Amino acid sequence: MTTAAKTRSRAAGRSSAGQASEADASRRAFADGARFYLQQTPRQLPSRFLYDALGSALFDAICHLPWYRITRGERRLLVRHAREIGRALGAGGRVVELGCGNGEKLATLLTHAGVRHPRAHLIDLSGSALQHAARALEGLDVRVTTHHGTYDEGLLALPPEPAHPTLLAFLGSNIGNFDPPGASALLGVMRGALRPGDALLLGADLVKPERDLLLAYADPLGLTAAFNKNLLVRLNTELGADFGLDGFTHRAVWNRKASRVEMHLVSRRTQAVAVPGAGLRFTLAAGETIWTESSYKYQPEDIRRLAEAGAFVQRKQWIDDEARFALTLFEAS
Ligand code: AVJ
Repeated sequence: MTTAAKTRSRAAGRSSAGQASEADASRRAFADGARFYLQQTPRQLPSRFLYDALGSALFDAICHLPWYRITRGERRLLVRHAREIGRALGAGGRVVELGCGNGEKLATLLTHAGVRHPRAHLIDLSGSALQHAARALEGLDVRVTTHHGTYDEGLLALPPEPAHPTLLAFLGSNIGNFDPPGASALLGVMRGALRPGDALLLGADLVKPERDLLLAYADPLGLTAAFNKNLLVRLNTELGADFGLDGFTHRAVWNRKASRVEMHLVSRRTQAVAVPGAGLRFTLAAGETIWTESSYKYQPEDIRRLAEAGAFVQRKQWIDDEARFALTLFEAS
């Protein structure tokens, strides 16, 4: 790492042995998750498994699609309101970002916030995303610490910060992957990592017309289909499965009642499948789906309710009307 952004890594070792054991741990987590969730009714795979190195790269490409407006809408809000958000951080404060991805969201915020010498703690499940993020913040006046792990693990491992405020950033509508009980539980863990007066910046996508949602999640270029089918590639390469990619189609559905877009992999025919690395064999019926993601969409007041139930008070809410995306600033009470 260069001098401008000194990066300390809390992830397991950088040696090749460390990398090998990290890859093993990630494959084991995938095997355990696949074994459990593929046997549920309906069959499913948690969306966190979408983000291996290829999946993270595909997601980054999705963010450039004209039909996927979350990233650009949020960036407009971050640029426009960075100074005010920066005041919640104050001099010497630290930013903690859950799910930093490629780091561009935080780089945008810090570039425009005008805060001197902030520190940043980046938490992400994807090792490749953390490397990109540390690089995206190079050259900004920020000290970066990365934490490779789940949101809960990263939050629990945060060092206490008695002297300065913390701004916890959870952007990009990553919250949308959690069902309502899961989102409440996560907000509780977030609140537990903060002290009264600390801040939470939450980016969340809003309900919009169904045709816009379907264009965003079943894009005409097929990038989202590739992102989804990469799960089958992972099952094949990491767990020795034998999925034929042509045996599945990508489907996005707007579940209006639950207020979420669901992503599924639909089996085109009856087929027997084996996932040896997960000790699994089963038959998929024609038309049967594997449910791979939920992206909840909110009304502006849903966001306030969600956080205020968890000991946060809303300070500001900004909405980008073009993307129908909300950025909300809360204070821990
Ligand atoms: C990164 C979870 C916010 O739900 O919009 C993009 C992931 N899935 N296209 C989202 C995603 C399909 C994205 N999040």
